Amino acid sequence: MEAVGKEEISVEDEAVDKTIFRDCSQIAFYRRQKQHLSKNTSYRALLDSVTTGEDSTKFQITNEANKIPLLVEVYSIERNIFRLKINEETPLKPRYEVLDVITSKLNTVRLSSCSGDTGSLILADGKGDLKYHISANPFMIDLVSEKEVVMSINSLGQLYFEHLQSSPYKQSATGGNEESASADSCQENQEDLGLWKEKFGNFVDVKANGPSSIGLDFSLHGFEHLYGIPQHAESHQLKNTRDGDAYRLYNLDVYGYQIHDKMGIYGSVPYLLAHKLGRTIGIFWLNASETLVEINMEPAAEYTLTEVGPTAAKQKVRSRTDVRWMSESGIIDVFLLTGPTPSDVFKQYSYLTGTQAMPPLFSLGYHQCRWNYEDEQDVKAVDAGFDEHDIPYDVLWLDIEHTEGKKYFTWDKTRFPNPTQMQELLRSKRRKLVVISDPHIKIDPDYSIYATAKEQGFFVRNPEGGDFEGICWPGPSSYLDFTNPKVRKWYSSLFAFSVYQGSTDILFVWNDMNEPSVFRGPELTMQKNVIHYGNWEHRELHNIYGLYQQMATAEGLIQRSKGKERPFVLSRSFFAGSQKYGAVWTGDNTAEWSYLKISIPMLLTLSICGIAFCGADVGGFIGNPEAELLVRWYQAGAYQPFFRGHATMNTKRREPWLFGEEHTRLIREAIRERYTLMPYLYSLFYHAHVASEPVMRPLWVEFPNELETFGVEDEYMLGSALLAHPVTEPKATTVDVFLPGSNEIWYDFKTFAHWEGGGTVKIPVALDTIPVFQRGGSVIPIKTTVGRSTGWMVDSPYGLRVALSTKDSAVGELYLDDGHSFQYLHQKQFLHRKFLFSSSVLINSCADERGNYPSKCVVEKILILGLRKKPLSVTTHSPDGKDQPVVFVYCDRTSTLKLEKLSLNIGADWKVHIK
Ligand code: NBV
Repeated sequence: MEAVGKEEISVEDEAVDKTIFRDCSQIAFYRRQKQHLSKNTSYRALLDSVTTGEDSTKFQITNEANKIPLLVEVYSIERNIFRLKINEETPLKPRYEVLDVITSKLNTVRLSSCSGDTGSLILADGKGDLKYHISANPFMIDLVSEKEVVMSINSLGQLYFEHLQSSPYKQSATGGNEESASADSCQENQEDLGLWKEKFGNFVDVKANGPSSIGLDFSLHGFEHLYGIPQHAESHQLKNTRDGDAYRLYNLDVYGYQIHDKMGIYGSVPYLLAHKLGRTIGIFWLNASETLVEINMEPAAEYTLTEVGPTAAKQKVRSRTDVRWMSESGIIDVFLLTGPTPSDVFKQYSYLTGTQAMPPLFSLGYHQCRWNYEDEQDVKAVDAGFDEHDIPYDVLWLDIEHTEGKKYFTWDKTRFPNPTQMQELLRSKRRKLVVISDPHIKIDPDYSIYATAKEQGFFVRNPEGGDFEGICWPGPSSYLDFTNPKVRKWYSSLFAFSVYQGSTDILFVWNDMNEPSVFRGPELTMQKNVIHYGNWEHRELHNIYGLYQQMATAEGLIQRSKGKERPFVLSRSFFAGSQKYGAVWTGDNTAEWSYLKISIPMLLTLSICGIAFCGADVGGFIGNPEAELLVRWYQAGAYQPFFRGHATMNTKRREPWLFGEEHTRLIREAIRERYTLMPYLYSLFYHAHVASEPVMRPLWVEFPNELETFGVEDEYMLGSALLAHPVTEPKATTVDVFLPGSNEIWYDFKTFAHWEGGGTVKIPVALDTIPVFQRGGSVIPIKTTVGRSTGWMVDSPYGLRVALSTKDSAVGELYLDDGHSFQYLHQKQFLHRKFLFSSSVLINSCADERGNYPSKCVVEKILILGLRKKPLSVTTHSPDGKDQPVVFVYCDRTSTLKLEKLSLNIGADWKVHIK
């Protein structure tokens, strides 16, 4: 069969057909867990089995119904992290444990046991701040911090563990299950419970290992605000699932996904955060099989204890949120991150899973994508279009049609006869190329990648032993088994310049369809009983498959440069820890206002779950945006971490200059604002990389003590200094912007008008307004001139935007390095500067003495917002003792001071005195 065309798979502008995908009632392990609950069988801890070792404390628990012991292991990990593992003590065969997500050996703290009363055990960490109260019967654990019970585990008795059993069926020669006589009687019931076989439409999932589901409940005391567990096209704040489906974590290719829906889409991070005044916590459920999360909020209530008389008493019951995790298989391995601040939780999570990879500078620029840029002439024309219209951009993208018959690592010789020359053209403008590389490999013995992979046994296998075959873009395809380290090593080697013909060092990579997407498979993915490396069934690791491809790709790009250059890889599918390998995006969204709007909470959720480098297709992938929507989307995207315009194949062309002069101007402005902000943005990514701080932040992260911020999701902070409230409504003439913080002052980034924080202001908006506000007390480094690309702007001058706080002070930072290599890491070739404005003096000093990166760049302009009166004089002072007067302009109306034509080296110590 030839390559699959668009007639094979619907790429029309239709709503998603939800019948392709399962809802909770169609998921057997969910039904089993629900049914079991009604039986109310609880677990009991055997406290006389407790042993305490260097790393962990272990004991057994048993269930009255089956009496089979489970082994509980409790770890206290440095940085106030608690880990709980529950597994079968002697399983029939090993159960899958997720590897390659936890970054390094975790340092544990020995737990000391202070015995509780009989029937309980109290474990304390080294400092004694955190205690774990373990009750024996029924088994439950309270996590106590300074006398406050923060969280209870299994207090609702929902601990659920299906022991591996031998099959009641005889294995047939074909590998299928044939029912034995004894199993016949309960066939109906078994099918309903999906123990050994589960049907969905025409698909039958034959389970060689039988049922292996697990589950556990967590009660979060005093918490009403929960966030996380991406990816869903849903609100940032998690919703009660009481009246509907649970949040599903199952990586799926859902073209034009429905919004406000809890179905699983492309990626999964089984990690949630809960926040209340005074404390933030996290629960990281390390499991890569299909997972469901139920959330039940019990609001605070007041109960009258005695109904009448003077003794009538009222008792306050704290609010509580119960979270129930259920997975199809694996073990219970859960990390509890105890905060107490949002930034502590971010650090705890990245201690486990790693921080955001430091991106190459170009990847923070604007990316121009389309399915497809047809040929070299098209690429040349689009590239020239940006220059003609004076719009900066950094990267041009090629989708699947650039290959020969969807064989990745090849070029369509008619459309792209000279890929190297094409890349040289882009290089001359200091721009880059990104090409797509999907995980399916066309079955074609003449395709060397296929032939080698086949010969080496590098594909995912059928239960019967042969290579799994599925349909995807190239037609019949096999899928590389990226869970195999040998496959990853080989795949990485394919990116070597000598192997990947026509590639150069300005070519970077995009991994798509890696959920994995299989056109005629159940729910458009791989059947769960195919076999991976180590003989693991796909069901065990489905959600981590895509991460492994991105890992191998990133490694390949590093290796082709002999370890010198930073990679850039965009992946559609992801799991916990994907941040270490590059960026992700929100997949096939639609050109509608509602999708623009939901992109904000979707990106906020990814951001707080460690994936700082994330974005949504600007303009909406499916359909044709009207000019106004396109402009508004560019304005939003310019202030989001990953900024790429993209469109599907049957849409009208929509390069930024195709919507008339006025709209071209507006898009140009938005993109140019992005480039102006590049020094700030790059510095934020450095912080994400070294200090685990998200680039795009929900307001509650910056203002954790302000209740009003907890539910805000139509605006966000970019770092700690900028608040953006993109316009997401058509024909808007005003937007209501909530400016947090009663001691804060906020400055409109463009007009310099200012407001006190702690309320909502109505901001008039025209089509050229991007509501962005600088927080008083911050200094933002910018570029004063914009060039064709980030590479073009390396030497261009800087400006500083100083926004004074109510106390007339401000601080900020700049991080700078070569923008592409690892020398910042290995040779400490970087500059990290600190800007401080206080007592009318602006000081540029070194923020990190370890760094050294000579830069010729100068600070050319300084703008000070909120300066109450016109100064008498302004002088610059450099360490060599020279004082120089500076010409300045003061504006009474806006209280701004402008200093221009300065020439202060960005990397030198200097001061500016304002008298
Ligand atoms: O490779 C084609 C597209 C791609 O443009 C898009 O960004 C991905 O999300 N890809 C999906 C496959 C086809 C979708 C119908």
